[in-house]
Amino acid sequence: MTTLSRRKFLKISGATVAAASAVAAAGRSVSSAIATTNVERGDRTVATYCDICFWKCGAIAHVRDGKLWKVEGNPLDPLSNGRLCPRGTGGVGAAFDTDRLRAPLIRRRDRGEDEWVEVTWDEAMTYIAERMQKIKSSYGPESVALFSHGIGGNFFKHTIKAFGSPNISAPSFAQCRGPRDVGFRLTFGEDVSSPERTDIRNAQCLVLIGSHLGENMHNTQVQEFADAVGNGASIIVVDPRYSIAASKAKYYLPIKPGTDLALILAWMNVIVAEKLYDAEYVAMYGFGFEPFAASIAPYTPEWAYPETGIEPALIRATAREMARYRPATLIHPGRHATWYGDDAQRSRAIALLNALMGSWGRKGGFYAPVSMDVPAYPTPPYPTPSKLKVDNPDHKYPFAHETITTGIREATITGKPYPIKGWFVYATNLLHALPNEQETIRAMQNLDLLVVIDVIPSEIAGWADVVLPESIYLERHDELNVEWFREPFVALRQPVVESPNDQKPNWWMAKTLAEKLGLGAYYPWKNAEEYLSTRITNAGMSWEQLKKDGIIRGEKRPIFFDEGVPAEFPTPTGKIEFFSVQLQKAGFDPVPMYKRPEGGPPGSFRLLYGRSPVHSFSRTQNNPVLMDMVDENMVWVNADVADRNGWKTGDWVVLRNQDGVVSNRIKVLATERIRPDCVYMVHGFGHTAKHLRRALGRGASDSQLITRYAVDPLMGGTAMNVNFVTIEATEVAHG
Ligand SMILES: Nc1nc2c(c(=O)[nH]1)N[C@H]1C(S)=C(S)[C@@H](COP(=O)(O)OP(=O)(O)OC[C@H]3O[C@@H](n4cnc5c(=O)[nH]c(N)nc54)[C@H](O)[C@@H]3O)O[C@H]1N2
Ligand SMILES: Nc1nc2c(c(=O)[nH]1)N[C@H]1C(S)=C(S)[C@@H](COP(=O)(O)OP(=O)(O)OC[C@H]3O[C@@H](n4cnc5c(=O)[nH]c(N)nc54)[C@H](O)[C@@H]3O)O[C@H]1N2
Ligand code: SF4
Ligand SMILES: [Mo]
Repeated sequence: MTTLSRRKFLKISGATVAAASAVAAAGRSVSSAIATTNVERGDRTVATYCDICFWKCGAIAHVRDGKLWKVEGNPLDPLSNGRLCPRGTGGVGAAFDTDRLRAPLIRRRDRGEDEWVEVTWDEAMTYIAERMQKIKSSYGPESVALFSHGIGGNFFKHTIKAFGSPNISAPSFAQCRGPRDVGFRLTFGEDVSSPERTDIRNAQCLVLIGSHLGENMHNTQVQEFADAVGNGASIIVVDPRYSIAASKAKYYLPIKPGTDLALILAWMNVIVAEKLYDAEYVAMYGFGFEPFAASIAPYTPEWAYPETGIEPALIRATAREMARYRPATLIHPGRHATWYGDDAQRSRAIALLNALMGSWGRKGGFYAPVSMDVPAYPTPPYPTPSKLKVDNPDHKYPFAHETITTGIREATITGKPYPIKGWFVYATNLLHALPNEQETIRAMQNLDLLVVIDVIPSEIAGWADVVLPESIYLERHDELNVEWFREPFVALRQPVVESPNDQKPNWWMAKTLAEKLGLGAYYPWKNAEEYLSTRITNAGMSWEQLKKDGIIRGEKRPIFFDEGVPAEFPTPTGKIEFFSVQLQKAGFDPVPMYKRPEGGPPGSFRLLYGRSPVHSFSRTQNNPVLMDMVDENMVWVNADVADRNGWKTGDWVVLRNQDGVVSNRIKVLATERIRPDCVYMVHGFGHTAKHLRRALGRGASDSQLITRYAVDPLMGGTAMNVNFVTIEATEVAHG
C-alpha cells in the first residue's frame, strides 16, 4: 500500500494524467471523442462539481485542444476552497477508462450469465417500459423499487415516484450514517447530515472515534482537520488501528473493537462524577439529567478497563482533557457508523457526551447549517401509492426515518409484505455495498426486471436484464447542489466534454422513460439546461453567472447560538434528551447501556475495514489514474502475530471467514499499527467483474467476507464489523 503526500501526488498526477490520455488515445473508446473534438484548439475551462464521492466539491475542469486535461478545485467553492482531494484530481481517469460501458445492453441468457446484445436507446426504453407496465398491472406500481446513491439519482427518483412507487432507497442510510443520524435525532432532535455540521476548524479538542480523517478524504473535513492540528488543537483518537489521524493525536486509545460504548459511558461517568460538564447549558437545555446520571453511575473507568483495554488513568486524563476545552470540544459523530448492531445507541452516547460539553450550537462544536432557497421546478403532484413502503413492515424498526435498502431486499426475497418484482439500480454497486452478497443474488433471482445504470461494467451490472450506460459526471448536467452547510450556496454540474460513445445522462434517461410510460407531464421541460436555468431564474439568480462561475454563494448567516440562532431542539420535550421517553416507550434503553460484543472462533481475527485515501468505495478501482497510485489492498496484521505465524509483509494469503467463505488472495502488511485481535483492509478491491480489466482480481473484497451482519433494533442498520477470519498462506491466485 502506498500512501502519497499531497505534494507528491500533485507532481505525479500531471504525468499520470498525460500517460493515461496517451493510453486512452490509443484505445477505441476515446477515438471518436478525439474525432469529434479535433477541430477545437487551445485551452478552455468549465466550472462544475465533482462526483467521485458525495461531498460534491466545486471544480474547474481544463480542456486542451478539445480533450479533457485536468480537474482542479474551484477557488470560489466553500467545500473545496480551491483544492480537490486526490480522488477528485484523479477523477479525470474515469473519462479515459477503456472499459467504460458504451451502449445500452439487453441480457440474452440467464441472469448472471454474461451474454448481452447491444440495442438502441429506443429498444432499451421500450423494453423497460413494457416490463414496468406488466409489473404494475399484476402487482401494482409499488412493486418496482429504486436503489440509487448520489445526486445523479434525482431524476430517476422523480420518474419512479410519478410511476407510483414509494420504494426508493440508498445504502447511505442502513449501511452508513443511519445509526448516527438516529442517535443524534433522538438526543437533539436533528441529524448531523452531510456535509457534517461539525465545526472541526474551530475545535480546540477533537475526538475521533474510528472516523479516520485523512484516509476518509471528505475534503472540507480533512482541510479543517489540518487547520485544527495547525492551531494546536488537542486530538484524541480511538481506533484499534493506528490511523493517519492517530499519528496527529496527543492521546491515542487502541481500543478493543466493538467496545466504544463502554469507553463513552466511562468518559461520561468521569465528567459527571467530577462535575466537569457545562452545568449551565445542561440545566438550560437538558431533559432527564438526573436519571441519566444515575444510569451511568456504575460505568466507572475501572469497570471499562477490562472491556475496552484502555487503562483507567488514560480514560480519566482524556475525559478531563475534553472538559478543559469545552464548549470547543467536538466528539466527532463519525459517518460510517454501522459497526456492531448497537450503533444508534453508541451514536446517542456520542451525542450525549457532546451535550455534556455544551458543544451543540457552539463554535468548535456543531453549527446550525443554512442553505439557499431555490424553488423546485413545478410539476404535477405524485400519485399516492396505495401501499406503504415494504422495507419496514409494522414499523419493526421504529426510529428508521429513511428507507432501508436491506428491507427492500428482504421483501424481494420473501414476497412480504408484498412482492417486489422490478429493481432499478442507479450508481450503487449493491454486491459491494450491501452485506451478504448471496442474499442480494437470491433477491435478484426473484425479479421480473432488473435495470442497472452505471458507467462501467460493475459486478451489479453483470446481473442486470438491461444495462444503461451513463455519461460520466464531466460529460453531463445534474441536479443543482443546494447544500445545507456553514454558508448558503448553489453549485452547478455541467458538461465539460461530450460523451465518447452512446452514453446518455441520467436526466435524459429518466425523462425518456417517463415519456414512454405516459408520464411526460412530469417533465414539462425540454432539456436539463432549461430545467436548471428555470430553477435558478425563479430563485432570482443569474444563470449566466452560475454557468461561468459554477457556484453562487449567498450571504453568511448566523450559525451558532451566541450569534443569534435560537436554541431549539425538535425532540418530544423540546430539550436535549438525556433520558429518552420515546425510547423507553418503544421498549429500548432510555439511556444507552453497554452489552459486550460477541467474540469470534478461537484463532480468528475480527475483520475491520476502512478507506484508501485515493479510492472511493468500489467505484474507482478501474480508474487508470487512481489505480496507478494504489492498485491493490493489503491485509494489516499485527507484527507479533505475523511473526509467530511466519507471515511477512508482501506474502500472499487468503482469508477464510466464519462461514467458510474464502477471499481472493491478498498481500500481508505486518505492522505494529494494529491490535493483535483484528485485521484490517480497505474496502472496494477484489473485483470479480471480468470486464473491469484493470481492477479484476486485484486485492480482496471485504464485502465478500461480510456474510454476517447484526441489525440495529432501533433503525434497521446492518452492522458489518461482526465477521471473523483466519489467515492461510497461499501461492496461487484465487477467485
Ligand atoms: N478516500 C475515501 N474517503 C471517503 C470515502 C471513500 O470511499 N474514500 N467514503 C466516504 C463515506 S460515504 C464514508 S461513510 C466515510 C467512512 O469513513 P469513517 O466514517 O471515518 O468510517 P469508519 O468506519 O469510522 O472508519 C473506519 C475506521 O474505524 C476503525 N475501527 C474499526 N472498528 C472499530 C471499533 O470497533 N472502534 C473504533 N473506535 N474504531 C474502529 C478502523 O480501524 C478504521 O480506521 O468515508 C468517506 N470518505
Ligand atoms: N463491505 C463494505 N460495505 C460497505 C462499505 C464498506 O466500507 N465495506 N461502506 C458503506 C458505505 S459508508 C457506503 S456510503 C456505501 C457506498 O455504496 P455505493 O454508493 O454503492 O458505492 P460503490 O460500491 O462505489 O458503487 C457505486 C457504483 O456506481 C457506479 N458509478 C460511478 N459513477 C457513476 C455515474 O456517474 N453514474 C452511474 N450511473 N453510475 C456510476 C460505479 O461504477 C459503481 O458500480 O457502501 C456501504 N457498504
Ligand atoms: S472529497 Fe474528493 S472525491 Fe469527494 S467530491 Fe471532493 S474532490 Fe471529489
Ligand atoms: Mo458512507
